[in-house]
Amino acid sequence: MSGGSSGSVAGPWWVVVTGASQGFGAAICMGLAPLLPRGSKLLGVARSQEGLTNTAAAVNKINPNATFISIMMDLETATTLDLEAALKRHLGAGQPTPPGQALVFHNAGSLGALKYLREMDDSAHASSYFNLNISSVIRLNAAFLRVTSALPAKVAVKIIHIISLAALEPFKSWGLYCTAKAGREMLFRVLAAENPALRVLSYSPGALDNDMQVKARTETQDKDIRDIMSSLKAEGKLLPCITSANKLLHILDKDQFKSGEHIDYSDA
Ligand SMILES: NC(=O)c1ccc[n+]([C@@H]2O[C@H](COP(=O)([O-])OP(=O)(O)OC[C@H]3O[C@@H](n4cnc5c(N)ncnc54)[C@H](OP(=O)(O)O)[C@@H]3O)[C@@H](O)[C@H]2O)c1
Ligand SMILES: *[C@@H]1O[C@H](CO)[C@@H](O)[C@H](O)[C@H]1NC(C)=O
Ligand SMILES: CC(=O)N[C@H]1CO[C@H](CO)[C@@H](O)[C@@H]1O
Repeated sequence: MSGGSSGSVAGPWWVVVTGASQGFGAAICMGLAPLLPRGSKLLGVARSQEGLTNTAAAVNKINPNATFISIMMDLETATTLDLEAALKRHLGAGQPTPPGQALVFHNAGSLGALKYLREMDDSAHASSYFNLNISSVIRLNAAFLRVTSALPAKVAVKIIHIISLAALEPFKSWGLYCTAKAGREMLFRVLAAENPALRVLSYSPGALDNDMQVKARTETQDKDIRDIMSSLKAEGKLLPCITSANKLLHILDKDQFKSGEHIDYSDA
């Protein structure tokens, strides 16, 4: 991701990664670390201070020239103004030297209740799930675009959304997760249509060997889906997070995707 094909200019990078405390988000940070020019800032957002501290240590070890900044924040409750203030404070917006490129990775996510729609009687959970998982993305995009709108036009601004096969395929007893991912896919397509100068990508990382998969294979109500998830693990078909994160970074570096497009790990 050294530039060139991606149309970026020289200079440090501004990067925001949500859900950087563990799993795929931590892997994105580690994959990015060796690519970051001197003076770059990597903002990791999550609720767990301990997880963020671990990611910070890993990034610093790989590349001491870049600064990892832990932002302990709950995306459910953070307002656009909270997010904008944090970005301005930590990215040094307004300084005379603009970044070479500015990236945000919308990676934070949760499965929500894994039960059949016919049994979904906790309406508070359903409405908070959609409200939080969709509107938190709208708020962070608004904040990020306000902060980057002052940058010179030549600075590449990239917005990456971590999506799932579940946005395209119905997984029995995963109604909330599938629906939120499908809705978010359209949200990022609209964002791309509204802002032709942005590079927007929805990346589906594949089935990953991490905590979310443990929940998927133990707490899913539907037996068929639970069995599929369990056999992925048993047959060694789950991907290490860093393998998929590096593929994503390669896709970004090649910069050949259509803005707003959905690309799966197995496509590229
Ligand atoms: N695992 C898979 O097989 C798989 C497959 C396809 C897509 N994905 C997608 O990949 C992305 C990353 O998931 P993962 O597998 O790495 O899951 P994970 O290990 O459960 O990590 C989720 C991350 O999101 C953060 N997060 C959750 N709610 C948050 C909130 N309210 N505020 C701030 N941060 C929050 C968590 O941090 P804190 O708990 O510290 O806040 C954590 O860092 C998700 O969007 C997921 O849908 C995963
Ligand atoms: C850190 O910066 C120095 C000087 O610019 C450079 O020689 C070195 O390779 C950089 N280290 C990493 C890990 O990028
Ligand atoms: C990233 C994010 O906001 N995830 C939230 C989705 O909604 C559930 C609650 O309904 C939260 O627990 C997650 O943190």
